[in-house]
Amino acid sequence: MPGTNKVVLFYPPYEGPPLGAPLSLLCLAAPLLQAGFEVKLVDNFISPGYEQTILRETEDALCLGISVLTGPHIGAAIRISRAVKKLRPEMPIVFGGWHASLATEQTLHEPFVDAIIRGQGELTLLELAQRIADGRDWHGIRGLSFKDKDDGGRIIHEPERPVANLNDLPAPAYHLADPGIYAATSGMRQLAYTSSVGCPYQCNYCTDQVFYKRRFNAYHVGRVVNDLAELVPRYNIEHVPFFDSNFLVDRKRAVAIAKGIIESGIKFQWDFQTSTDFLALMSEEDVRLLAESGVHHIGFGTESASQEVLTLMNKRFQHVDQMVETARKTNLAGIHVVFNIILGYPGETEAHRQQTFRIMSEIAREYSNVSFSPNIFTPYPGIPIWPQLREIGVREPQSLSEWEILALGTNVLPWLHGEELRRLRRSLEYFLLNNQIRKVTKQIPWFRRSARRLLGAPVRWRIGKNRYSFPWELWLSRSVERVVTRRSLLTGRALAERTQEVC
Ligand code: B12
Ligand code: SF4
Repeated sequence: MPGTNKVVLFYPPYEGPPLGAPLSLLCLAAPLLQAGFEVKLVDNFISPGYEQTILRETEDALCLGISVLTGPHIGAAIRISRAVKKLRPEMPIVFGGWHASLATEQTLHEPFVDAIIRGQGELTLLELAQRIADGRDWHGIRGLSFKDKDDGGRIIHEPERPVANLNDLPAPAYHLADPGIYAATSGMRQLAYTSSVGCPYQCNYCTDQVFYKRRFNAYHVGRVVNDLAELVPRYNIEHVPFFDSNFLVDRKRAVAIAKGIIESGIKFQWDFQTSTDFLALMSEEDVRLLAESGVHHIGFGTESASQEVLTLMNKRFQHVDQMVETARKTNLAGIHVVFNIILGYPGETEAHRQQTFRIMSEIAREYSNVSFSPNIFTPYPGIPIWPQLREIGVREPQSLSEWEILALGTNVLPWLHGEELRRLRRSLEYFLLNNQIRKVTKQIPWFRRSARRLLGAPVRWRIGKNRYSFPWELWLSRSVERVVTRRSLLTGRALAERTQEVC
């Protein structure tokens, strides 16, 4: 709508506790605000009746932008887009984020999507908003895919926009969202932060390489320390989850950030995700420095303890001895870690799985700071292994809405069904129970402590013999405690059963 300068940005609801304001929208808002646009952020925390808010706010808006990840985000994105299109058919609806970027053509076929911004969105959205405001056409905007209204809605994919150096982009517009709103649900004042994007590796089930081209692109140390020294006291922040793809790619930088935080005197907890090969290379002293600066949790995409499966995943860079070394060093430093596990990867056999459970159990027995988050392999859009998956009969979702119901563990993998799937689920439950009952501490009530002691020997026997019929230990344990089956890789906190995990 020429004549107005408002952009409405929507982050659909997701399952699980909030991790602070949606960083994607804060990043997108910053250059728009600098250029004089008005930005209205909407999510289910800022606006509990978000449907009504969007319908109202789009009345005088230039466009509506929606961030979309694969999974539950999609349902709300579809509902809102349909309602807005019905009311304001002329107003452009722009999708962005990982799902839209990885399944662009399919998503753009939906009648309610006018354009998709692929990859990093800051500069592309700014350029698009300027064109809409000026009433100009959208040709030539790098990173944009759109329906050309002047050509019967033909889909045009403009060339890619090179990934911008993070240091050249404006700081996220943190002032747009009060951390207190999210703290009411999560119980903690949090501020999401990204100090780098990109990971140099190419795991076959991950799309980081598609988005960031394997280039580690990071803020300078001084910028990270100054940002945190300013933002943490300003918003009274207790916890900063770092959203970097692989934080320890540059270990010197990571240690310098930790030192800078310690020297600044600010106190808060922070955590990040990385790979064990990098942490294993750090000295015990440097890992202790991380802890001293406030790191209380680290998430690792360990995925399997079978070297053969790791090779299938194109994770040759990672070895079991690095997992052990990581557990040892973080345990010494007092940092809690979560090892993510992917089960049912194509080519993984029951013997590989048993090996993973055995080795991971040994690590956790030795180092009590280790917890696990196991997931059944879920093929997300754009992952490099799709051509092989298609060959072995995996059906690719055929529409945007089909990707919504792609929930973890419920996805039917042609090679994992019937008795094998049942055995996988059962052995997984025993693996988790075994790790949980080992943690017999004085903090838990006596009856649970006694139950854990009683269950130890039979549970270990079953795992050793790979026998899972008549699972009385599971029934008993469930009656006295909740076995944690899933943890957030980002924060280490237990997640509800239906909540999914992130890499
Ligand atoms: C934090 C995070 C989450 C949080 C986000 C909540 C929050 N408060 O921010 C939560 C917990 C919801 C989450 C959930 C999931 N996540 Co997640 N998550 C991440 C993580 C670690 C950081 C994302 C982030 O905020 N980055 C910082 C911001 C600035 O970058 P950004 O989000 O990419 O946004 C930029 C662009 O994408 C684009 N953009 C984004 N939105 C929009 C909107 C518009 C209109 C435009 C124009 C542009 C645009 O512009 C932004 C600025 O450049 C990434 C990994 C990573 N390295 O990015 C994985 C990642 C995005 N998640 C992933 C996955 C697999 C999931 C889950 C599907 C996992 C699961 N099995 O359940 C769920 C899906 C949840 C759902 N659909 O409801 C995958 C992507 C898969 C996919 N196809 O969508 C990633 C890449 C991890 C990976 N390497 O595989 N996740
Ligand atoms: S899974 Fe982790 S280590 Fe592998 S490419 Fe993705 S971000 Fe990098």
